[in-house]
Amino acid sequence: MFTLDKARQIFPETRTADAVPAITARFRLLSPEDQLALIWFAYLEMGQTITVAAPGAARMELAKPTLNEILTMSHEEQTKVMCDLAAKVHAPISTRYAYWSVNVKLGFWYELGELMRKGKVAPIPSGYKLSANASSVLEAIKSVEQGQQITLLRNFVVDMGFDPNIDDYNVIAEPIIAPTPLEQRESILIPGVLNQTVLSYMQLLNANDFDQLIDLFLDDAALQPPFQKPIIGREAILRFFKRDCQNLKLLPRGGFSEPAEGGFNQIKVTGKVETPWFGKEVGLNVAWRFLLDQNNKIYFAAIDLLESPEEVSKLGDK
Ligand code: ECH
Repeated sequence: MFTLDKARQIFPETRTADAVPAITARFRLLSPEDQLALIWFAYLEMGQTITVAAPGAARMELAKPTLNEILTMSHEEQTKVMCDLAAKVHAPISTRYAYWSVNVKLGFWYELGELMRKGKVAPIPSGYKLSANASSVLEAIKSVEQGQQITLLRNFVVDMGFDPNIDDYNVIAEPIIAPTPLEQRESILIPGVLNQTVLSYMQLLNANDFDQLIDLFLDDAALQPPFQKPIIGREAILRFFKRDCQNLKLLPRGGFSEPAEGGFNQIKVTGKVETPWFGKEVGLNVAWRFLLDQNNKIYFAAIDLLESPEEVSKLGDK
């Protein structure tokens, strides 16, 4: 029988983007000032080739009172708020921040970035000199591909704030949009994969139809997002989908399937994912590793960020 630990090890040859956790670990050792300045420089650099989509009104509604509060502060106080966030200090805004969903956090920083640019919020002092360690982390970020760069930035933003023990039920997220009408859904074809559950998974996620999507999972299923621990149980997975997975675009390229023990099936698919933040401009190279039971229900699904685009085309030749 499969346990979760064993399931996590299917398709062990999958090469994930190890640079992401490695760079994240080095980033965490930097001072809060260096962290903020480094993100600023990395963000400016990225902005030369890709544009972040301005967040929608619904998302900004949730961060707005805090942004307004920051706008009334002196530059010194503003800098303190930002440093407290980076240092995960126990302070009012840091604590509020910890309860925001990923997209609300990103929207908040997007807007702060705009306000910093306009001079309405304390900028990173011009001429700020990064420490030697911070410069070397910045160089490391510049050296990885775009999908990994935006993953790093996202992780940095998610990590901020004071969160002793977030209760998943109380996380504040933007409202859920209606699923795409049936007639507008694109059908999915994956060379090498005929399994209906996997095809439905891609189609339902693309359509934001999370209530149908969750029916593909067993009660004790687990879903493992890139560089994260598995989310366990249908209820928690559904909450994650509704909160963090709206408007993703999954573009599977190919895959293959193999029988596993106990009548289970393991299926690996590779392809690209587009996020609503960057649309077509950034395609993240990913693998999906599915483990399905005898009834074709998902027991385990992992999404991995791949080391390179070449990994997307490596299929079946283990
Ligand atoms: C400024 C300076 C001060 C400090 C800060 C600043 C602002 C930074 C800003 C950064 C914005 C970054 C953004 C990053 C967005 C990244 C999005 C990513 C999304 C990846 C999604 C994936 C989905 C995978 C999944 C699949 C499934 O099948 C199941 C679900 C799921 C500059 C002011 C901080 C503004 C916008 C990387 C891979 C495929 C697992 C979700």
